[in-house]
Amino acid sequence: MSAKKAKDFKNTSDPAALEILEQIEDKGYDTAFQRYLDQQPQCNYGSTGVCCRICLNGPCRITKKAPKGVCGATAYTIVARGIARAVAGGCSAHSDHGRHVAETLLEVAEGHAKDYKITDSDKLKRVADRVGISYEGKDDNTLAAEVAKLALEDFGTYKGVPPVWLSTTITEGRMKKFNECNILPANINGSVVEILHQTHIGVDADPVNIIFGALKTALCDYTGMHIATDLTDVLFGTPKPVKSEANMGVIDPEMVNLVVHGHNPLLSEMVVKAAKEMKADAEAAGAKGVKCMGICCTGNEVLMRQGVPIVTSYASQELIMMTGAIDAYVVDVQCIMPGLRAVSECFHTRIITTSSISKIPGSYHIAYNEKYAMENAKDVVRTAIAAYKERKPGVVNIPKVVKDVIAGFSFEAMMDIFASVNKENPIRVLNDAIMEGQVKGVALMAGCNNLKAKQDDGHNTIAKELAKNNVFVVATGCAAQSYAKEGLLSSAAIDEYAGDGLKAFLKKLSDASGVELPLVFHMGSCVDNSRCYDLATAMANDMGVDVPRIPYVGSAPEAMSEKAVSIGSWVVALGLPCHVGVWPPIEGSPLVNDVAQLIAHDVYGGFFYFETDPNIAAEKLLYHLDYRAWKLKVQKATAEKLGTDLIHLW
Ligand code: NFS
Repeated sequence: MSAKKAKDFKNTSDPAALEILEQIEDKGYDTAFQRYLDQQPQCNYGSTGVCCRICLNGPCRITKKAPKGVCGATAYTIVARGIARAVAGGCSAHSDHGRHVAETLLEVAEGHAKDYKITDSDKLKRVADRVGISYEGKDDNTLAAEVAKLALEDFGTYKGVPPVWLSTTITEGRMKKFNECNILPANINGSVVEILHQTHIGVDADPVNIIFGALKTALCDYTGMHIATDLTDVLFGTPKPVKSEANMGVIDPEMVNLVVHGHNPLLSEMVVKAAKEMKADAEAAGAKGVKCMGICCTGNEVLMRQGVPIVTSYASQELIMMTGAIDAYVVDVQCIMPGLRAVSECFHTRIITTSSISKIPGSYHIAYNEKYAMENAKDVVRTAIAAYKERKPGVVNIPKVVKDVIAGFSFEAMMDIFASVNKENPIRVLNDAIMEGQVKGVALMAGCNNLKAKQDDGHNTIAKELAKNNVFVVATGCAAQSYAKEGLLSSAAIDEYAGDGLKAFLKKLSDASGVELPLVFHMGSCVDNSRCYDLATAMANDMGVDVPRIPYVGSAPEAMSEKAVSIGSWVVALGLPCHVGVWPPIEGSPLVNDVAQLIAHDVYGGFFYFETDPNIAAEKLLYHLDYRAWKLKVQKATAEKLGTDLIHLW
């Protein structure tokens, strides 16, 4: 098995997390780092994907002695079904989030959610235009209702055409490819139902057919994410460059410290607003105010739009409580460790759940309802202030680690910056830099923390190596939080880590735009991987080729969640090489492994690449960028010489 094993429970390269882990060494607190060790050795059948629990004949484990499950399913069927079901889980998480945002936009448009408003009317018009809704003569609310209803149709209505948020955001070449491979979905809900049916006992035994079904579902994951990104921008504004800070040093001992954690910004946006409004209440309790800070993707959302600092990332979410200065966590959905509750028993910290589908026994629960969002948010802040009064100043110990951050790079913000160099065709600025060899290509660094890996080490090692080799690096999710904590989202990092070409490119952009730029561009939460793919689509369209030809790679050095599996799957189907730094449960079937790492390339142009060593992974990613750039240059030169079109085959 290739997964890296932790040597001890201090398996992190984040200096603040390490400081806390060293302090608590003998205190017996429950942490994910320790629980990972307690789980060793992890089951080899599960790790390689050959444990089948789909029906009650099982569990069945594939061994030399028993190479088939009770039903006769072999390793390749079992492994493919397991991966497909993970994609369904990821697609459901992202899409349910997107649906919630779309429903809220509809409530706002119809006047039922008075605490929200349409903040970005221009984005609303741009989205309407793209999905084929005319905005002429319509007020924002009328238009928003039409856009929200169309988005909701992408979830469940059988229209006989693929989801609009898919077909209007990808290249014609990709649509043609998906049509040929018969993986164009009808709608999001239907695809999840279909793949769960397809992988039910006694339905599909063909691993390739199951994987194609999984890719169809992964395209729905992309669709749901794009809906979430677009409509959240309409409600709360499209991010622009913003300055902030990251790591545990942002915790302020003189303030009420309130952590927003989870993924959906509908409540956290309100909590940030309520925290500002309730300064006097905090002062009455003896604090200087209420300080909000984020973990995981709800943290990314409020960083991107409000400049709220990042306090830590997924793996170390429990550790910040051990500073003794966190008064409350308000959580919504996804990536929230139930372990938070056990740690909170040792402190004054309140864990406040807010979603009807995401509760933790023993925690506080404030039922969020978009109709009363501000009142819910104020209840959250009141709970944090009440907890602050119980804080024991004697136990407060905050690592003094803090880094400067520049975030807020939506696709639109990126295009505004490029437009300062080329107003007529902004994306050409990046494409020219690639074709001239100043920049090697683009890398999307994404995904989670995984306790199997040393926290943040893979993220940081790969990004630094890529930047040194003149790769334009964009980031989302916990990868972006790793860079925030490491100081890579700052302009100072350019001098330290960028190669000469990248340095010159970034200088040209910041001189022309007047915007201070970082080494790594934070494009948002994990649903905002849609923004990163919009960048790929724009590059491909401008270059006159399909996405599999552009020098653009993806990497998730610490992929952990089912969401990461579904994102990786659409990244591959949409034509990009995708490195994953943790082995997924696939090794039990050499056939499925080969489909992911080799055959996918022949069909879709994108493919998976599993490698746990970040240095080897960086080398390979650079190779793929070089290869694609070289091929593109040769073909462009040949086409120019012969006066022909570029070859479009894949
Ligand atoms: Ni993405 Fe964001 Fe982090 Fe992984 Fe979880 S927070 S949605 S799943 S762990 S990056």
